[in-house]
Amino acid sequence: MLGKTLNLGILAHVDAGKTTLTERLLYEAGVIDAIGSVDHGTTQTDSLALEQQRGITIKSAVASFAIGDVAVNLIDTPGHPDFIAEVERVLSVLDGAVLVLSAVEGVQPQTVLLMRALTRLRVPTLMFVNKIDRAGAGYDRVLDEIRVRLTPQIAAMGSVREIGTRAARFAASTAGIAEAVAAGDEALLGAYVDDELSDARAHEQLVAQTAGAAMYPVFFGSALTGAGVDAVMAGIAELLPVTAGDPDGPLSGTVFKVERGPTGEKIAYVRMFSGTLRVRDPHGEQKVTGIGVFDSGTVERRASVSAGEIAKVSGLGDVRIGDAIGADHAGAEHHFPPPTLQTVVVPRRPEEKGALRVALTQLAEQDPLIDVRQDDRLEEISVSLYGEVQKEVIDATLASEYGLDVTFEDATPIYIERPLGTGHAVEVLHAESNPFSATIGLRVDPAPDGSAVEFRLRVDRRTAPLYLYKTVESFSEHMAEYVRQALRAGPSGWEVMDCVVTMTECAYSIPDGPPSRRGPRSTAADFRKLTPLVLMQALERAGTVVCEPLVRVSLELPANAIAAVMRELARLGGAIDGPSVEGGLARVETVVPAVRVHELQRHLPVLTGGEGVLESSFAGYQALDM
Ligand SMILES: Nc1nc2c(ncn2[C@@H]2O[C@H](COP(=O)(O)OP(=O)(O)OP(=O)(O)O)[C@@H](O)[C@H]2O)c(=O)[nH]1
Ligand SMILES: [Mg+2]
Repeated sequence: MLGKTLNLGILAHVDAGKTTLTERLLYEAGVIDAIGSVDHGTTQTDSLALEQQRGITIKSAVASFAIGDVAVNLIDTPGHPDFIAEVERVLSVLDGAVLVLSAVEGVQPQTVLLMRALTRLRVPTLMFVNKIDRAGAGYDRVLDEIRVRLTPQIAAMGSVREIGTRAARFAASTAGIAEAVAAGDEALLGAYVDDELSDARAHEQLVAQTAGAAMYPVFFGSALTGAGVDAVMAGIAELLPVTAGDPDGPLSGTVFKVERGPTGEKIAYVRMFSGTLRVRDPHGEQKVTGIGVFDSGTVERRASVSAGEIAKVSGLGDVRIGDAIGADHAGAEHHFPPPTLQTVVVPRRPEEKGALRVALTQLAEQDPLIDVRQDDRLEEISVSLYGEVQKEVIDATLASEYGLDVTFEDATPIYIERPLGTGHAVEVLHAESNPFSATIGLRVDPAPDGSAVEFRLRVDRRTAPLYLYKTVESFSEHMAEYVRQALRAGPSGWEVMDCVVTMTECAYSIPDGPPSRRGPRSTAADFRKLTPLVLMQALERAGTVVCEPLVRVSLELPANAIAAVMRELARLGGAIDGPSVEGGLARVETVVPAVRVHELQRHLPVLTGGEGVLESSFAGYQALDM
């Protein structure tokens, strides 16, 4: 076994070359003898039939290799925005990342989104500017774009010769490093200006700043020809910090992927942060029955998995993505936009409704954002969607894995509700209207758009039921969770967002208390079940407004298609930015309701002679005029 483990994510905009780079790294590390190709469906990490047919990554996949004494678990992620949820779940298990860019396309919309998340989570990250072999590849231009749109804190790790040709090469160089690391540090800057900053000290600084996510080393190369891959590989081992977790510490891990094995059994991918998980260890009602640890291209069966490692764990039938193994750690935070559309799925054979529900529920275990909803009255099953490609993937998966033939009704928006004003409600112990043994007062106030939900506990700590929750902090966390659950459906049935919920009153009953509080000892269930009743009253008093998701659309089209496209955009009701025309290509930006994007996508080929390119990104919510 190797001493050090590095869990490394490969992230990028769709088609930048993540899977091709992964394949190259596995080859250079000696794990595979021949380099597979995305275009022929022969790579290690695009192993699903659908991925091979379409030439895109749909699910995150783990591959492992060694660089010197560092065991690298590489996680190849999808770049298509419809599968952003896959990336989100991987983010929390990474020690480091390689953000891949294309030297031709430069910084793309998804690159910006990913970089924002990596920065927020302070994940040490290297950049790899790929495709230097392609005509139109840039060097200075891409570095400038990175500085302006991603971060100014970069260090170019070398230069490129014969760029834009098949013979393009990357020449590693330390020339730019001293200046880069000195830029943000006065003492270093002094030494640099006086020409006293040695290469060794600059390198040391580079390692430290990269580990602190304060510096982003930039490599160039081509995953296709192999140029620069040795340099970025050395960078991965030298510049990214390996995990330091205590194998004897308290048990703590995260499930970041769930798949089903050949016989339908669930397999959980677990990243361990602390402690050691062993075969036969319990998890809830179940027991771990098998552990496989990634090891240079294969999965090695082991009796245990320890802090820092990633393993495939079987035996946990109820496990879901995002579950904690052992002690809880930082909860699931959302870094990317939510799905904005939902669609009703209808089996072509009506008698297959039950089978469809089971199949979709299983798919949702692997992808919780699919969020299967069942309308019992209408006997409808609907799923949330990011977009058309995800819908096609669900369609194909239902057909191939479950033998189910389905149709999708037209997608409709997933609305949200926001409070219009302030609303306050209280349910008091023993009151006629209160079916539970607890007093809860909650106030709802509107919060700025995009601020999600905040919970504040503003009650005298002596009124908190600490015999149930031990500490005030724990009580507050549990109440916050009850509130979040309750906000999943507001008065109009949509998730309530952008509000502050304040707990203003609290009391519990005890058998030997004063008359006003005498009664059976309140339970956690009393607090959990009373919360939604009080909150709904408060929301009704506040009033809520239903809002629809918006999407910013950027279009690139031949200049002669401008008129037709502008007419279409006007019809869809978007406020239009542009067009700006450069060398026969026009760019137009607009913000339209999410539900309109598909229409635009469908019409675009006709409107632009097949040459239009559409990119879309979530742009917040806007009140419906009703
Ligand atoms: N010329 C050239 N083409 C490349 C290079 N790297 C990847 N490609 C091609 O770019 C396309 C996309 O490559 P992938 O490796 O699938 O990209 P990806 O980032 O994994 O794509 P998704 O996972 O679907 O987001 C394929 O046709 C590759 O052959 C490169 O360095 N040079
Ligand atoms: Mg890929």
